Amino acid sequence: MKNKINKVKELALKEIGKAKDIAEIESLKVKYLGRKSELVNILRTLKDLSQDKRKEIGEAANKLREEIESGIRDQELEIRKLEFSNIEEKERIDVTYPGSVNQKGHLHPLTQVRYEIEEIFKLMGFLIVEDREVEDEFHNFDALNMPKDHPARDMQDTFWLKSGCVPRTHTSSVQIRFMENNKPPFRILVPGKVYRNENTDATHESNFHQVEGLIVAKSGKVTVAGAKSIIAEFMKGLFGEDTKIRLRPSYFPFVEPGFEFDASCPYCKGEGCRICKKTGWIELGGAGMVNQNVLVSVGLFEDEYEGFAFGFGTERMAMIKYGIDDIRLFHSGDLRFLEQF
Ligand code: FA5
Repeated sequence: MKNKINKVKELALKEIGKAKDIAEIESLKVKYLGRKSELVNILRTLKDLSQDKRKEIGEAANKLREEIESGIRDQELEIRKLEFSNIEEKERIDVTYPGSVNQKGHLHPLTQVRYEIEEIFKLMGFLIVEDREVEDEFHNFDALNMPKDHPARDMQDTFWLKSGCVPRTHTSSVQIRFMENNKPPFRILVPGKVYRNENTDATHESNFHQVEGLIVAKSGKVTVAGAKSIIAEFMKGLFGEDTKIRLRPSYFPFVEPGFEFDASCPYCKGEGCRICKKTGWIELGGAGMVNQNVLVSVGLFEDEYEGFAFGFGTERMAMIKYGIDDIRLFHSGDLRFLEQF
């Protein structure tokens, strides 16, 4: 019997010492201490032994139980320690590791320029106004003195919708929207998107932005000279003192007389290059005294009021301001371009 106890002890401690995880330990507990274990078998036979033998074997069996139990405890502890050190290694936090910085975005250069333009005009008493991008023919054309079949409609290549509406070809439509609901005097500045059915090149996009200005007051209170000085002030604010401005007579059906505003080309300094098409100037927009037909179309009496209107391309202004040589970069989504602003 003693031999048997020694054998069990040897085998049990060997197996317990090799156990690699808690599940293995649990099954060894059952194998060596459970109801069907050799140890329990031995204890069951004690009653058939003589008193002396019973004492001797009983003590040896109890010692065996203690040794198995403590072997299991020790091995379990080892296994747990190993598990923790694995977790520690895997989940170790290196507090000296440099933090990861989230990449911050910023406003698109066109939005930055738009806000800058708005700020300059706000300082000169202009109200910032926005309106719809899809217009009916009346607001985009008719009310601006461009009735159907008028050749001036061809000046702006138009995307026509099946409904007869148009993605607005200019922000001048908002002149009409605003005057329908507001009595003069006022000064407004209208930033927004416009759409033209045009091929793109270095200075033309089919979807671009304009800012429209409109000043209306009682007759005699609005003059070309006054409006020109407002625009000159604006250009100085946006481009700096050394930018040259020029005003050329031009035709737009909604103004009389009409002009075009140019700024000196920042690339060739007026020498003539690819960007300015060898003219030394970049066209920024149109302007003029509001045609009386426009004021009448919104219900004002002829000659009671006068107005000055202007409309400039935002991309063109941003190009001059930042020295950008291709308008298509704005919509390219190219981060190498955008991150420069
Ligand atoms: C107009 O759109 C007139 N509504 C401007 C105006 C307003 C005149 C009030 C008089 C009174 P025009 O088609 O020239 O005019 O466009 C004005 C400006 O928008 C141009 O000078 C240019 O800077 C910009 N622009 C025009 N077409 C494009 C285009 N395809 N891509 C980028 N910018 C453009």
